[in-house]
Amino acid sequence: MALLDILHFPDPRLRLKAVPVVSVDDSVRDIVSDMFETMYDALGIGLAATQVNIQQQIIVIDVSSEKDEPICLINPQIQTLEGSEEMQEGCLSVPGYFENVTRAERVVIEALDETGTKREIAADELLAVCIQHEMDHLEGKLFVDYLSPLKRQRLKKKLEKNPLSKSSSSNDSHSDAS
Ligand code: GNR
Ligand code: NI
Repeated sequence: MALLDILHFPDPRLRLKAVPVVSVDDSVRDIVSDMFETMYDALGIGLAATQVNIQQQIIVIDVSSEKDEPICLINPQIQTLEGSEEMQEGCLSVPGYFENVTRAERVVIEALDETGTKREIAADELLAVCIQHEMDHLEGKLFVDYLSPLKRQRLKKKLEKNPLSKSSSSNDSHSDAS
């Protein structure tokens, strides 16, 4: 078990596309285990391998309040997207920044679990948002890519003043909500 370093925006490695896992073996399970440890330590509800500089299609999620419902998604594929809903999002790779993003309200995906078994998962609410947010990471996409030009400009200005690599995650969290 080990804590992994989380990459911060605008690190270009966050733009790399993950490749499918070829076989769900012990080396993949070691990555999954380190990713869960890293996600729980960082108080996140999800983590994609891209964020820890591993370019494989691996996601860990736990949206439960008791932090006792771990979900591992390997090689996830969208089956259906339905509806539309706006929710405030944050990201461990853009600490201290929160903005509304509109995504599908319900999602059905197919993915392998950590034993290599194919599973279908139907999700709504926070889990649906989290699955879409994490699958974006595997494609090199970040929630800030959905911002309006004005909000993007504000984020850029804020980062010029206070780059994430030099600031703590609790720094200045909601100060530019205007
Ligand atoms: O911890 C996280 N919280 C969160 C809140 C709203 C929408 C998405 C997320 S995912 C984020 C962890 C993370 O960055 N995963 O990639
Ligand atoms: Ni994220």
